[in-house]
Amino acid sequence: MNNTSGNSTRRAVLKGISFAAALGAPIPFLRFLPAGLAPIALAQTPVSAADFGKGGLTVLGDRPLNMETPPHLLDDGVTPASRFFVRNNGLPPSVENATDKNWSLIIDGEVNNTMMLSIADLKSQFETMTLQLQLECGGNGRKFFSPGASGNQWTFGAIACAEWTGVRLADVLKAAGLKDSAVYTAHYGADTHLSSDPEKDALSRGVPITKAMDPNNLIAWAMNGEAMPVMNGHPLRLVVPGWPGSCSQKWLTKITVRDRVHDGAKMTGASYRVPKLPVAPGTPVPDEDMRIITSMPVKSLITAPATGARFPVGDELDVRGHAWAGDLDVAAVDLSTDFGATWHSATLDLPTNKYAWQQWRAPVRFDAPGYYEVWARATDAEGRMQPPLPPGWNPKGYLNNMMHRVAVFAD
Ligand SMILES: Nc1nc2c(c(=O)[nH]1)N[C@H]1C(S)=C(S)[C@@H](COP(=O)(O)O)O[C@H]1N2
Ligand SMILES: [Mo]
Repeated sequence: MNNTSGNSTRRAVLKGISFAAALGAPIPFLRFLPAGLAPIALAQTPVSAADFGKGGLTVLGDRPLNMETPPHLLDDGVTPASRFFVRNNGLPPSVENATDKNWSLIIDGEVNNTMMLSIADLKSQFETMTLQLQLECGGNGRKFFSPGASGNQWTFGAIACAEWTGVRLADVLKAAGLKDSAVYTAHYGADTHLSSDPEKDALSRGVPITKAMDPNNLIAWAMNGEAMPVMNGHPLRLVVPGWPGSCSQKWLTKITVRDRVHDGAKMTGASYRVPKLPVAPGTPVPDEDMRIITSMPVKSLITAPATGARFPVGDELDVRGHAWAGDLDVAAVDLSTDFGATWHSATLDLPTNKYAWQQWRAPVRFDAPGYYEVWARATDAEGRMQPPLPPGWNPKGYLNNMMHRVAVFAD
């Protein structure tokens, strides 16, 4: 062994001793911990009680209000309304007096019949659908990019899957009659720009007509069988699953069909756009080298056990969570308890319906006392897997689908 590798071996041993001391536990699989990765239990910043919002969510900012859900609170197959993350770009509207009769939705632009529909009209003129649909913010995982990006420092919890009730966006667009010139939708909501300037939109995004016509997109008025929380878009919102959450306009008032790609608020520049080709972290990227984010990448979450949990040595422990893959299905979920050296497949359920996240579970056991990590890695129907570290650096920190790791102690 030459001197250099002798030194680095010694450094690794010293690092292992200091990790174990900081954790207060031995690390049986320390030899597999990749160089450069610290135990996840040491990276977790404690959140103060003042940071907890509705239902135990972590408040990332209050103007605008943004809250994410700690993974162990996302254990339900259908996320309760109280645990659904909140992502606002502007100031939410006052909707206390909104009713089925007085809230209206305009459909205009490249259509044969401009329409103005109340929620009562939507309910009476179109077929009502109830679907479990997952919604993930394009910036979920932003916190882990280096160099970092400004904006909400989402970790893992800007994802949820609720049961939505509404009408198909496709049915409403068909009723309006799309012209041959129809290319893209433009979505508008009743919220206000942070500057309070009425000429500016907080957010106005859209999708290509082919995505808009997917029968799984809903214009929804209910979440989990009840009126949805004001912060999640009451009384009417779009749910366009599989694509960045920003395509799912809350407090929906208007959909304009356009003859070109929409250029509304947060459609251009670095907003919800990523480099067309990979770039070195920190590289400035000109607008023309960026593309609009379409389908979100494959991802999974470990919802039980909660990170930091302690278990008796030799006990069988049920690990479970969800996995989703944008427009695709998830084909497999694998778990590792030795820092990625070996993998075991989890039992994976089919989605309840297209675009519902998929539940998975697997038993795990630890035969010696110490510190362990459970890593989950989902694979989509086209064979793409989650990476261990943030993939594809981009200026605004989107699309981080790195594996979720939880810390577990066996005593
Ligand atoms: N009108 C309006 N709709 C909006 C937003 C917004 O700021 N205003 N935020 C979008 C973003 S970026 C996301 S990720 C989702 C989040 O939905 P939620 O707040 O119900 O979790 O709403 C989208 N719809
Ligand atoms: Mo978002």
